[in-house]
Amino acid sequence: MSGRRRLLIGSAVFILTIGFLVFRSPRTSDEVIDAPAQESFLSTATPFVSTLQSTTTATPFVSTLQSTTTVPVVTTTTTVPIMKEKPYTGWVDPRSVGKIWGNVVEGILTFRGSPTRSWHGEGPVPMTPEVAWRFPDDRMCSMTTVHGIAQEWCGIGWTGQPAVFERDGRTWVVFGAYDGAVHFVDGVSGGRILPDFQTGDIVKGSVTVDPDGFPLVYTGSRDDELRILSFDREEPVELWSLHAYDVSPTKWNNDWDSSPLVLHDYLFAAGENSRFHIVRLHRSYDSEGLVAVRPELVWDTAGWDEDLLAAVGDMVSIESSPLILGDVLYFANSGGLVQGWDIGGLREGSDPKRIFRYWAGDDVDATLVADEEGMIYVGVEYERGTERSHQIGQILKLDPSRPDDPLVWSIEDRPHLGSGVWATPAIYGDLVIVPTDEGKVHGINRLSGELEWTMKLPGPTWSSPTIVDGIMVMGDCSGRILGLDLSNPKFEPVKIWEVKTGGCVEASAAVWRGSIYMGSRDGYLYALRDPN
Ligand SMILES: [Ca+2]
Ligand SMILES: [Ca+2]
Ligand SMILES: [Ca+2]
Repeated sequence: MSGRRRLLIGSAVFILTIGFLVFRSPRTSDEVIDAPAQESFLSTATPFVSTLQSTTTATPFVSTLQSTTTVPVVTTTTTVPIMKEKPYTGWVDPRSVGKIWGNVVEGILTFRGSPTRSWHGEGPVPMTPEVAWRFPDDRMCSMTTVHGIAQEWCGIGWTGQPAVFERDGRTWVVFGAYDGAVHFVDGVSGGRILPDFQTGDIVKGSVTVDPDGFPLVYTGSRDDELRILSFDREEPVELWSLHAYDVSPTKWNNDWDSSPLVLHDYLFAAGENSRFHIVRLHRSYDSEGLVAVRPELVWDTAGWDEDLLAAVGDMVSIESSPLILGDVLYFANSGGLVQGWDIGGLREGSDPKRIFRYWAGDDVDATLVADEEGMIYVGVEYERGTERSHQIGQILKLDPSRPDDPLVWSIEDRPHLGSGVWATPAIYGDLVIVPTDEGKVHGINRLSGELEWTMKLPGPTWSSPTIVDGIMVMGDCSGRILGLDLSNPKFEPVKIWEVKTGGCVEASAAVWRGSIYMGSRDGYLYALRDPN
């Protein structure tokens, strides 16, 4: 930072501090609802300099300072001129990459654990695991119609990472399944904590549990509804839903496979209707102490643009899960459009502005993943056979700070039409690990883009790897759940155990404090643990 810049920042902070002390106004009811989130950000304070450096990339400097005036702690503000640290005031602190989501709820609360899709769970990872239980007694199956053909689907599919969290002295495992229900299961016993919540069609993807401690789960279904369910009463209750066609114009379809995010009382959700939705939740508790919401759709946008439709036609949807890093919301669609939207002014009422656009050439169902340097990793399918897919490859590292030329490196893997990547990339040390539809698992040096190793598994491998304590847990389509040792990252991982299920394992594992929770297409959710 230049001396002049530092001087400007110092002066601005000083002026705002004085202003804040003189004009400190009563908090609005919105701020009261926001309070738990703000407190959690306060306690994860970051060095002052790095906060400003990171926010300047996406947010105008003034709005960053403006938002500090809402921090409701006077003692903090009075010491700002001489303080070296202040809380991160943007949406997602880049320093949270690879860390648990907030500090209110202990657990894995969304697909890949955090808004940067980079937190995989907490060990220890079992080293000689056995099936502790499987849920339920009868297989989770139902009929669903795809392209006019009704078929029975069973178990848990892509992306299918259960939410696992601690609440009232219990470990809760919450997930949607192909029986069309959302399940609330005790992690220790495998019994139901609450009755199932039945939707009208299969539930794909991974649910999201409220990170601020409200007893709420956010989940889509193939029945075209995105729902908010409460889990603080005798049975789960639907408090709100959004139908895929409540917004317009839409494209392609009406399912909700994407795993939403909740930050500062806003819900960020992508739909197969090909739109992106931001909902102000207005979470609270009613007079009986039960959780309540008063959701308000504050913004939605097309996940496509005219250039994309000209390139791939209008059969586009969004199935991957949104990523938020700093003040930028990223999402990708089935036409291969990767977008970044600046949400820095959203809480002050400004609409998001698109600041990043990159065309990956084909369907991106894999969720975008960020690293600690703000790079974005993209897994791309090869279905359309576009020229672009041949030019840029199927596994991409993008640098969003270079919007005109973001491609850092890429790996080509398109043996035939209907190949490429469905699983979400996983970062471990210097590696990014990416399974492909064909059953290859690539270990790529994420700095150089060189392939360190490729492992072969019975495909299709759609299971997104979960890596905790150097052990990678993933499934293959022969029905195995595998534990693979990554301690020698230059070489192919070594299998240290496997547990067989009765169907393809395309879901993703949740690793939490000695247990692994993972679904199979055989109809069941498995809990694996070391024997006592
Ligand atoms: Ca549907
Ligand atoms: Ca879908
Ligand atoms: Ca797709």
